[in-house]
Amino acid sequence: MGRKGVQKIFLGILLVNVLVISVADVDKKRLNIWPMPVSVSYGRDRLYLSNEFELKTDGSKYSDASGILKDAFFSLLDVIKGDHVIEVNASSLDPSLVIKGIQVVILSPSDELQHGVDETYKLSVPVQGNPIYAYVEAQTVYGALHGLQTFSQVCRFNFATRVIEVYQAPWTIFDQPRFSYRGLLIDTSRHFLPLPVIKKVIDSMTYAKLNVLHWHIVDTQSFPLEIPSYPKLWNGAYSSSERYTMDEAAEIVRYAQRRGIHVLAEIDVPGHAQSWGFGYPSLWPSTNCTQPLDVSNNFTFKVIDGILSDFSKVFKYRFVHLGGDEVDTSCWTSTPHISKWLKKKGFNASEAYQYFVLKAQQIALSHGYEIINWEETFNNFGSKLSRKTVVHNWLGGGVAQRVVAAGLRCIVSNQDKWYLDHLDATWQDFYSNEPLTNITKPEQQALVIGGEVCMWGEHIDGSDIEQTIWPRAAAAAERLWTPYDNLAKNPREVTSRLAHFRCLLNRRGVAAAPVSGPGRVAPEE
Ligand code: CP6
Repeated sequence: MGRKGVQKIFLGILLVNVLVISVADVDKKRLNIWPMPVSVSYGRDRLYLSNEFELKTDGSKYSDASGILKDAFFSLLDVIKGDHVIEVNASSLDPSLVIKGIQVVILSPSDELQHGVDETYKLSVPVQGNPIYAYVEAQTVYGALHGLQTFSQVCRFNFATRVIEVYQAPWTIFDQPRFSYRGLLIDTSRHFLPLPVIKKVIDSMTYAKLNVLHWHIVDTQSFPLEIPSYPKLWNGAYSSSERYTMDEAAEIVRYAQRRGIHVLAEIDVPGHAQSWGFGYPSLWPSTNCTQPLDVSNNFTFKVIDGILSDFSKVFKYRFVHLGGDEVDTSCWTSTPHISKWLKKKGFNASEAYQYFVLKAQQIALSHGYEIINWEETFNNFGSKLSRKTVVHNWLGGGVAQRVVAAGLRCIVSNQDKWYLDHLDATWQDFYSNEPLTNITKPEQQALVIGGEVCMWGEHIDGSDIEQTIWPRAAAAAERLWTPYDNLAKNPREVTSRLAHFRCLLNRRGVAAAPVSGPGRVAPEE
């Protein structure tokens, strides 16, 4: 071979390289999956969903007697199709490119939804087969649900052919969550949220693979839930219609559970509980000093016991949230019968606060619950808390570090980054909040079970909750799902991918707000 020939080959290699790099760049921009899976490979082919796209479960050890998988499959079809008018007679399509259905193989027969349930899945969409089937394999039905969600994100409506296509096939995806607790708080005390609103929030959580609905049911402003043991408690509702029956609460739990979502019920005690006294005024220190709940009155703890007894029949999650934040004890010291009781017990106000929280913890334990408490309980008497406590961070100051060093578990919700009611917090703030900041020992990292974004209800209600939650909650959802090393480092990539996910939410009927432009997303790097 002459010198010219060598040069030609060399040039050819250069050109091919340039081409490969630029194609890869274009493709990367189209990798529109949110949250980003553990590993993804994809190709450049287009396939089409059959008009009779079907669910196949051959090889599954899971019988789906409850219909969880079947319902999820039909919801999947609904969200993929949107309201597009599909070409019913797509005879011009090459039959070798048609996907006949999705085969879902689930290895565990149980559909018990417990904390830490295996959420792993594998998804593949091959380009060959006779006929072609997409394939999801998972340990549990809840992993399979995530697989179906991811599948929905590699589908889109093709306006030329008017059918649903899978783009960039073949796909091979392996996925599992980084954290087992990926929460969203809703607050039905400050503003009542109608049942369909709550259900729609649950639906939207499944799209982002969030898995805990923290239901801050009751607070100072209203007591909207029926408590059969103490039927006057919901006298503290805003009105007779702004209430949930216990059967309706059970329906929310069932609805969430069928979508792989735990419901964490909260009663926030002893502060944030003024509304309890509308039905039972003796829970108040006095009629002109109405919170915290009367620590000196045994009836207070009987009511807590009744509530948690009723809860244990409906809220089947391992944890109950007992609040414990922002307790102002001045009513205790200024009310004569309580200050007398304090003296008799030899308690100062802060010891009485500890007494209250620990007593409530014992009641929760007696009903089989583990406990979540807001961080003030840890900050004031951390070493006294039950070892079954998970400390819920919300103040700044990196309490997570101290909690896990003390050997307790922790959930991260720091208000500067993960409070959705802080309207000036940007999606970049949400994205950049790293739960393991300054926690380096693996055994301590394992104690951070996850994090939660909080949609406090003082300034929102059913009319604007969706656009206040989304798209910022999605940024936190990726932080909680995606392996640390896969998190987006390129602001342009993540902005466009989040904007794409936000449009997907809009197409599915979720009022997610627009995504603002590129910005810093990983300040810790
Ligand atoms: N209600 C309850 C709240 C808050 C907390 N607990 C809260 C406090 C500060 C901010 C936002 C919300 N509204 N019960 C604190 C955990 Cl900035």
